[in-house]
Amino acid sequence: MEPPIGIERRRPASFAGLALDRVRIMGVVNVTPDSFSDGGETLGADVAIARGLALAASGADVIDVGGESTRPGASPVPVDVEIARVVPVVRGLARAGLLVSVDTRRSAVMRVACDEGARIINDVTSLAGDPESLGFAAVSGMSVVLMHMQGEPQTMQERPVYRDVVAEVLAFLAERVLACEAAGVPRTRLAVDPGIGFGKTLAHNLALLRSIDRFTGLGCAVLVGVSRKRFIAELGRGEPPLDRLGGSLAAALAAIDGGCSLVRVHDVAETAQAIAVWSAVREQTG
Ligand code: HH2
Repeated sequence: MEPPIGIERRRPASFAGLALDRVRIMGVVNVTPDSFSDGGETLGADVAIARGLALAASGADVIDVGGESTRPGASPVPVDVEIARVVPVVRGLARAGLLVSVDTRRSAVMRVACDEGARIINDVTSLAGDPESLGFAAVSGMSVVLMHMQGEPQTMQERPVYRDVVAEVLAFLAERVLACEAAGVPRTRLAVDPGIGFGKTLAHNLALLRSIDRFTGLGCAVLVGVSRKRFIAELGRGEPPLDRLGGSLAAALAAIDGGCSLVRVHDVAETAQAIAVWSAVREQTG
């Protein structure tokens, strides 16, 4: 019989220098005009830096800076535009002493973000979207979030199909972990993410959220991003993204219950409060 889910036992000791003795919060700063929930809110560098600092003050352990939306239907932006959006924000937040991750699928963006002080690559293509990403991750020493996505953002929600979504996403991430290790990125520098909403129906998202404990078996930290995503409205009453906080918290706690170590969220203060209460009830720190 499987032991009861004990998140302390299943988590690796640390990720990107963060001790995982408690659940860690990745706060989102999108420097984009078109992100699905906060597009345009923090498009200016000063506003984006202020948002990142505020999220850190609210309890975010890492700030994830993105310059390209990967929402369903999104088109890629030119790489120079992505760099121009991301660089001043990464620089400002890293100089303020924050742990910064860069949400990108392009090695050129990873490279400049690293030069500016980012310490984590968050790649929705699991370092497979650009032939130079894997090598750069190895030599840079950065930590990496490997996320599963079926297809491309532009078309991924048209008709996602799996025979067994949990087995297939697990197999994909296991293959990417091995590819990283072979390229020189040790498992201790990796986190895995099932990619909620990335080429997945409601049923697929729920199957993955029910199976987070199986992802902990890959030997890496597990990160989950459910914040404001469409499946919440599908389970609710069709609420727009900014009205999905309740569902976002419920889904994050469900993932944490399954043993995930990091949650990627827009509403940091509310998530920190929810985790504090959940942890106290569970008699676990964090
Ligand atoms: N979700 C989004 C973007 N990046 N990265 C990881 N690792 N996991 C996720 O679930 C994830 C992610 C989508 O959210 P957001 O950044 O708010 O929207 P957009 O892609 O429209 O900018």
